[in-house]
Amino acid sequence: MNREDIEQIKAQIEALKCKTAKEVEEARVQILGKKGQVTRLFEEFRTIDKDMKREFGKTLNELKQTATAKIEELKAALGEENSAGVSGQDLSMPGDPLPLGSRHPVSIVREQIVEIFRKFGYDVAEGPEIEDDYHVFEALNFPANHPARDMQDTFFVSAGHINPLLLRTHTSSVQVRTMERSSLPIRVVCPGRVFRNEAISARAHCIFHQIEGLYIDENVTFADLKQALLLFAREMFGPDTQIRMRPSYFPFTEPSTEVDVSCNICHGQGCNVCKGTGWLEILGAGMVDPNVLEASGIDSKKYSGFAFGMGLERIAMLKWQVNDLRHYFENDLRFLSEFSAAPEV
Ligand code: 2NM
Repeated sequence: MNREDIEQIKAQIEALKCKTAKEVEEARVQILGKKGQVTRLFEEFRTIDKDMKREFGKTLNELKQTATAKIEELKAALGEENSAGVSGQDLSMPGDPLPLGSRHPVSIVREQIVEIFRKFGYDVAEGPEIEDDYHVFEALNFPANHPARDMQDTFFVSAGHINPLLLRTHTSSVQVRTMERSSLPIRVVCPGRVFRNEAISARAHCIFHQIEGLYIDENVTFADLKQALLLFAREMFGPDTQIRMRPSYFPFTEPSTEVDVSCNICHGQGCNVCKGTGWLEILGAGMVDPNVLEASGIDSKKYSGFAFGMGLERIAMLKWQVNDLRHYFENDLRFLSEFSAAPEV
């Protein structure tokens, strides 16, 4: 250890210049790091004899202070340059606006319907798209030989099994799961994607969206169903809307009905949307079959309920007069940008 070496190192440190944060860090490691110049001098200092220690102690401490101060100074200088905008850009300029997307028509319709039923006191439930035969068919009173259970109509994930996995063909499976799990009364709507093995055309698609509703309590009657659907139709299609019910058949309801709303385009005069009838078919419904209640552990002597289901694409088609189902799945921006959500009511 000698004074000249120390002076030289000190001069080097004082003359140090750095352009980037990386350079400052490298210099710090080289000088003050574990194997740095200054650290080594301190290690050597431990081995020298007492008189030498007296001579060099103060000098070394000063050197370390000088080095630490210099590194801090370099760091601070860089920080200032950065905030002064070395890049030559004015950081206070407003940014480029991000183009905003719009809601998909199926989402708009789903949100409207969910909101209406939420006001009526219904909860919202969702469930798996890959389901088992039990929740899609068996618990819903579909007989063993029903055509929907055929490969022609349903996409199977694992066939040949006693309870095969498949893509749900309706969201009623979510309602079965709700009945299995929930305490009564039940008021729930289940929106979701469903799958049917259909050739794709203007009027059919293998993937589409449904919303189904279920209401179970003591003394629920067909009159309650009629009133609930009338109120829904008036919220959805306007206060003058009328409904009519035609008898129908579903495995899971008895009696069953198909429900039409009065055409609010021609107000019953007849137009090409309602095909001159004055009515538009919008949903199916009925009183939940006692077999369905019992399968999910609900006492059908004490409780009764109604259920209904509708296709969201179909309702969106009526609402905006879309003439081809395929538009909903093609993601053509010219189509998608045509829609905006109705103002909040
Ligand atoms: C429809 C028509 C009629 C329905 C029935 C059930 C359940 F789970 F309660 F049995 N859920 N959904 C139903 C009834 C669905 O869609 C056209």
